[in-house]
This record gives sequence, structure tokens and C-alpha cells, in this order.
Amino acid sequence: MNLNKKEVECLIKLFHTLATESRDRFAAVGLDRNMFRNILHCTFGMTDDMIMDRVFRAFDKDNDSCISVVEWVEGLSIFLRGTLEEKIKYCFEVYDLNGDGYISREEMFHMLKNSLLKQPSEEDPDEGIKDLVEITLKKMDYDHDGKLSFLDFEKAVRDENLLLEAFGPCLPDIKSSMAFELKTFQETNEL
Ligand SMILES: [Ca+2]
Ligand SMILES: [Ca+2]
Repeated sequence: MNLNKKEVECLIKLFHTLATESRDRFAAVGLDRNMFRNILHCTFGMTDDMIMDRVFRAFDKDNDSCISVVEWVEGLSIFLRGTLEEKIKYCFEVYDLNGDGYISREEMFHMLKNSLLKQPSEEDPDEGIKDLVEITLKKMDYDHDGKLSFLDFEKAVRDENLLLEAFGPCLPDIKSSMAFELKTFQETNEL
């Protein structure tokens, strides 16, 4: 945990405010997929549906389709104060779409296609994305088995930090996290 006690308390307070707003819609105390996606979108500027869905699953450690207060604080600790190692683990989890421990060619294709779709091109876009997958593999697949293991991904990101979000933005940008911190952590300081 990289947050101090006061920050954790602020996040818990915010969680209860958000969870109360939605309580009439479902029984469990927590944030459901739609609420959580709404927060990712409005607060952290995320726009990609597939990535936001994966972020929800990465936060939802016990897989009960609801973000509990503990899952919320632990996830935001990585969002706001995560170490590089924590962020590598988190991003890998987001990008390993089927959770089999590898980022496959198909998964890379799917994510790159999804994030590059807005760029118009004369050529067959699928061909360009296939090329990009091969370039990415060449750069990141150290053991040459045609897919990215966690070790491949970790080594590649340590060599070049920009590769952390190679398959789509799944961490808040600096502007959004600073705005979030100002809003969330400041309010209680004033009390
Ligand atoms: Ca959960
Ligand atoms: Ca996989």
C-alpha cells in the first residue's frame, strides 16, 4: 500500500458516497460494472470500452462483479502511487484478455485494432495491425515463443518504460490523477 492513512480514509469516504448513490439499484455494497466504468470515464478520462472492462476485472480481485471497498483502495493505490513493478503486473493482467498468463498474437491484434481504429488509412487496416503485432513481438518476445509471458513483458517495460501501456491506455494520465488527488484528498484536509 503506497497511500498514507489519511488518503486511505478519503478514498473510503468517497467509495461510500459513490456506493450509496447506487444502492437502490442493487443489493451489494460496492460499485458495479457500469458505475465503475463511469468513474473510469469521467474521472480518469478513459474511453476504450474493452480496456475499461478489463480494468474492472483487474480491480475486481474476487471476481464477484462488484468492486468492494478493499478492491477500490488497492486498485487506486496502483493508479495513483503504484511502483513500476505494481504497474507492470496490473497492465499485464489487463492485457491478458483470457487470463491464461500470456498475451497472445490474437490478443495483441484485438487490442491494437481496437485502439487504432480511429485512424483512417487507405490500405487494409488489418494488414497494418498484423505488421504492428509482429514488430511488437520482435521487440518484446525475448524467449521467441510467439506470445508475451509476464517475464517478456516485464523485461521489455523495464528496458523501455513507454511500453507499459503498449496495448492501450489503462492507467490514468498525470493530469487526471492530479485532479483526482486534489479533489479527493484536499476536501478532508480542510475539515
Ligand atoms: Ca469484487
Ligand atoms: Ca492470454
